[in-house]
Amino acid sequence: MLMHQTMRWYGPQDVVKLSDIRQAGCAGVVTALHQIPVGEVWIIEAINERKQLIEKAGMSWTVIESLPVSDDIKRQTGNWLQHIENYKISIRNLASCGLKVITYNFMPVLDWLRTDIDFEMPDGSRALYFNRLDFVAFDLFMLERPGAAADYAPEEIAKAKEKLEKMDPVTRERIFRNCLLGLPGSDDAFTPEQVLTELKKYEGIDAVKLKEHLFYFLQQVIPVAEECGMVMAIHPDDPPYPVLGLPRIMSTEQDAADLVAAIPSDACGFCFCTGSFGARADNQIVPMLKRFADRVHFLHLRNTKRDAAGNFFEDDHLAGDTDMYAVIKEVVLIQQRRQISIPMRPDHGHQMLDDLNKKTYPGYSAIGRLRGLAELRGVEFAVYKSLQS
Ligand code: DNO
Repeated sequence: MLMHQTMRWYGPQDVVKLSDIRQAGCAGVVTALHQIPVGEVWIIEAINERKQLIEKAGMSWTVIESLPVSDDIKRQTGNWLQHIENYKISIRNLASCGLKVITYNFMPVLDWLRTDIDFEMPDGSRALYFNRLDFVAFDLFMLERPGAAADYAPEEIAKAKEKLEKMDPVTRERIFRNCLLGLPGSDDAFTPEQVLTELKKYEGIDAVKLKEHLFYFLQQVIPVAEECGMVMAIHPDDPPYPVLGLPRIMSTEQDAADLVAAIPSDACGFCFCTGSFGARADNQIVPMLKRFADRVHFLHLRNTKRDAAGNFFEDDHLAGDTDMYAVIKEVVLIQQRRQISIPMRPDHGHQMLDDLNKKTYPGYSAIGRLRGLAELRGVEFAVYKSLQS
């Protein structure tokens, strides 16, 4: 059994077309109804409409990414109880349309974060990049988050300041804009005022509390998922550590183990993102994959390259710090043992060739992902064949 190959599609307005995804060799599509405000119910008509579009293009809607969890639920404030009820209805509606896997995350306020979305690689392609000093400069001197200085070492603050002073205004503006980019699927960036207001709402919520809120949410929704044959796959934090003073609770092997212990149901599992977990040197990706194998419901295959200063960039899928051959070998064994085909997508890809002139969602241009998918698929095929002979 080989992985079920998919790509993410942002919906009808995505410049990457369903036909592009099909020609990349995908059997499935990963998408979400980004037009529905977070917290509201996904109605059956809207789900079916999207599903039919995908099926007309010859593929299936394999994974929902994401059915987002509201910040009210994450904080347990405002309309959170209503949002949980709505989430349950959405799960039932998705199940009644034949869908099976829901991805979500529990990152407060912001989803993934990079300081550079056009980092030039030696071959001229563009990658996503997280530069630690640029981020410190953003936090302290552009966003001016109250209390931020307490989160960094004095030497780091001094270095960030020095770097910022030497920076040209265009670069400064670019870093500012990138750090304020909105959630995936929206073109809107946050304003600094919005971010500061949202951050303030998390005052008093530390990692222990946030984890309690995650487990409460799951205790409510997992029985519904189980009842209708759905599985939930949490996406790890990206980057996998606290940012802007916000707690992050799905960053490490211990975080994943805590979830497994708290929610004793295989319907509660992981979107195992090798790129997000892999941005921490203390995460041993292959042993983690092995340990949580029964709960891996979706794979994001991506590679990062870290340095000692805390920077990382998104490398080619087969390069970087994670041994992708070892990951795929483990996936092949898990699939054999579980007798399933796990949905995967090549996560992100470099902007390259004709895509350099197109405006796509950062990380989601067609050709870079096609290259990544082709390489990953090749490795899997070879591993699979070699184990048969
Ligand atoms: C980034 C993505 C994430 C992911 C969400 C899942 O490219 O992997 O934005 O979709 O965190 O909820």
